Amino acid sequence: MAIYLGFDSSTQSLTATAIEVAANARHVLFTRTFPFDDLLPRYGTRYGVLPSSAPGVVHGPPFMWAEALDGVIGVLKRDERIDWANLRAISGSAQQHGTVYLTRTYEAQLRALRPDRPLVVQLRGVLARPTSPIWMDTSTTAECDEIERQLGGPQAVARLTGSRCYERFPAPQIRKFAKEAPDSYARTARIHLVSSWLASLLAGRDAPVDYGDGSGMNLMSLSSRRWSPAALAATAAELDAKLPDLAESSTVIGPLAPYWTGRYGLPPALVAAWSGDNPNSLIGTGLVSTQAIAVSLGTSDTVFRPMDSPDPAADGTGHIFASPAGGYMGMTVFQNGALARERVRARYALDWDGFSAALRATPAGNHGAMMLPWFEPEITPSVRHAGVVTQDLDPADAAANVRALIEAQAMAMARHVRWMGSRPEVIRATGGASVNREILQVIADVFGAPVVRLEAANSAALGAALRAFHAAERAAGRLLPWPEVVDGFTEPVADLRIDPRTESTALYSEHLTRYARLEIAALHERRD
Ligand code: XUL
Repeated sequence: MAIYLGFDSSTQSLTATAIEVAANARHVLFTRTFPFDDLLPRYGTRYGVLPSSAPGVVHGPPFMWAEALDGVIGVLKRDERIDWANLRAISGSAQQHGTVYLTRTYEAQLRALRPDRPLVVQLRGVLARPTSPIWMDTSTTAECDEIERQLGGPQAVARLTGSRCYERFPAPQIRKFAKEAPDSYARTARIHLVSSWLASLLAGRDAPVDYGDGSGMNLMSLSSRRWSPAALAATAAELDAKLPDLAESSTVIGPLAPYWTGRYGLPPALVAAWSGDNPNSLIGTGLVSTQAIAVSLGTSDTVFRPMDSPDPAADGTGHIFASPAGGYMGMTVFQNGALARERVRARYALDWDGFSAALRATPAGNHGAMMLPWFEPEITPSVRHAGVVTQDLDPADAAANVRALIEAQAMAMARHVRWMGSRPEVIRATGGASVNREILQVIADVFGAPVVRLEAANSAALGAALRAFHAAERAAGRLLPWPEVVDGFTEPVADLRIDPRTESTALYSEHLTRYARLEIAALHERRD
């Protein structure tokens, strides 16, 4: 049976998912996750992120992502249960928006990689900037304002690139780097996304940025799918020459570089373009033809769905990306996802069973007690300075605080995804916290729609493996329809469907109005 491998280089870990596909059988062979902090402690990250004292600055180490890929491929290859001779294609997913700054020797060094020495040892001198700003960085408000002013305001930027200017996006990040470190910017010959950086390493050559992840940069014209000359000019000088090509997500970049075949004895499998974690998750949750909506409960919580036309929200909420399956996807991101759940759980010394028990022990609506869980700066709504807000919530009441958090997360989702279209018929849940029934019940009740859970532990890595399959078939002259590609991999868990409870849904429609009022008042007070 043919094997297709998908990676997901997320904020906190590297995951690998392999699928096997034959004419009449298909299944997931394995999914394995390697947290960066445990795998490579010498980089000094916490939850995959470098410590920083500068306000709003959040960076990650590009060599850690590279070394993790090298190490994990080595571990997978040693697994004797897998017949790697059948590996046909590899693709990947990465945290979106992070940028990697490379010198002009980078391409030659990639082509010269030798199998007898570890990868990163041979990459010395390729970084024009030692660390990469990632999606949690909020330090570029001034640059966002400057870019939006030059391009005619936030709505104009959203119509052009799919999103108004967001602090974590590459355009303001690149602008800030060019302003603050002009010499290093001048030394930068290539700027990659995390996804195209890792794809370049596998292919041993400069990889393109795919349209999906390219839409998360404030630099690509969503309609022409080319770098927008106006956006480039508003960002930094001579940027055009520093950006890689743009390409369809199903582009095959080439075979695995000799480094990987020589070092690990892998076959020269095809390397397909990598994409961002959210475009990959769209495929991995099977949202290729249905009008369902997906809720991904990960480091960040994201809500996304396919969209036929690229109509941005009037108030600038959310993003429109090119979908790897063609057409578009709409998405809204919440930074206070897993981190906020982790904080509340730790504060009340609860394990996950205790967290669930707290949800079971408290009623929908939480007797009116509410929380705005801005433990970290928030993306949606835009909150630049962290600070949790509560209303009628007793800090000593652990159960009420757990419920206030989960209800707030679900209500923020319901409130800030309306721009994408009508109420969904069904919600597909994925990500770490989706194993928690009680959390899914709150989401079902707030949206007034059933929630189903997907089998895949990591929908981004599965999406990458499925894209590898699709790209390899396409390269062989067979253009498989997407429903056929995902068939057998993205069906919901059979006996897990959580229906909304009519009474709770009615209650939440009122609660949501109060929540919206609290949110608006808090934003007004903070002038965020
Ligand atoms: C998407 C976003 C996050 C990261 C996390 O816009 O910022 O979901 O992709 O990996």
